[in-house]
Amino acid sequence: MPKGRTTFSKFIIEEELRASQPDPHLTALLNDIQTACKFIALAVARGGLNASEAVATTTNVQGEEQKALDVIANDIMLAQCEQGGTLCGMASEEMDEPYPIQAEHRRGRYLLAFDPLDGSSNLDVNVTVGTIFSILRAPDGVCDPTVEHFLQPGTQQIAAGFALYGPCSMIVITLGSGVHGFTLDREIGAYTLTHPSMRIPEHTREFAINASNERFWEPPVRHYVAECIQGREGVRGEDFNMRWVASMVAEVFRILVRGGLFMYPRDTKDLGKPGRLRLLYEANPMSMIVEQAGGAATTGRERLLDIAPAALHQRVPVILGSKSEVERLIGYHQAYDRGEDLAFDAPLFNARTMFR
Ligand code: AFP
Repeated sequence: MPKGRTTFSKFIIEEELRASQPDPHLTALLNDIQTACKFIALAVARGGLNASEAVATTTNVQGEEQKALDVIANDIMLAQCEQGGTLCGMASEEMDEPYPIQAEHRRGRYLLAFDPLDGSSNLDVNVTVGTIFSILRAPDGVCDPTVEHFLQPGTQQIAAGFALYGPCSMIVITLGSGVHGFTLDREIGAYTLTHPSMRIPEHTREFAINASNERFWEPPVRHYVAECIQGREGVRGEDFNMRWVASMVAEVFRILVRGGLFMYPRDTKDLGKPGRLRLLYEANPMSMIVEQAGGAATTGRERLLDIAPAALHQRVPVILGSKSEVERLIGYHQAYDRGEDLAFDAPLFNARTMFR
């Protein structure tokens, strides 16, 4: 490792020393999270050598397929993070209710919400997956948090981040002063700072969406995507590229590196779900990171970080990435909601306006 390169452990200590209100408990919690991510990286890297762990065995509280590795990653996060006396409770995609810190452990002032293995439907095809986490402060005097103590808007997050288990293992975090990426150096067993102060490029010609849902999208999204597909023959005047990894952690990291727009918008596929992604432990942490890197994150109609959560596993529409593209889509939603029609000729989707 080049001598001057900072490790994750050193970085979080330096951040604590720089903080206006230093808190060693936050540093200790971030250290526990990095340790958990190392263990999860190890478990995921076994791949087909532990084939049974990549097979769906149960369904989680969301009614979605749950792989053994989903449960293993969840258990690793619980075990690594509950012992340090920094938390009074945890919430996870894989658990219906908040997890109470076991009686034998001291309790701290933070709440941790996480998706232990985002993108796990990709495990059996060896595509990058990750862990997404969000750190909140428990209300003063709360030692036994209930659901409502987690229901804080994303602007209340103290820190947020995600791990990537891909060609290399990484952690990307924000403590509210920029976004920094660390790559796991297996020779020394440390995440080392490789992507300091990440900024999302303002200009992009790349978008990510699951195009198989096109018929379920709202007109503003169909309009935006049709314009991108029209490319230089349409109003955008440039050709676009499309990506869909079906692993949010991979999409967001790509956007941090080279810009782009990620969309999992509201659709009519399941009217009971306003979106697929969960607010507390997917949309909020990723929105904090994207905004801290100079991007924007919205439902199409409101800033994601401003939403007052109504439920622990609440789902929301997510549009995030390069600010100019997010703002364009917000404009289309506003026009649509005002009843304005933006006609467009979309060869792929046939000529139509937003309303027919
Ligand atoms: P899984 O964790 O069940 O694989 O879901 C991943 C995810 O929540 C997010 O990471 C992806 O962007 C999105 O779902 C992919 O959804 P589709 O499978 O509908 O494309």
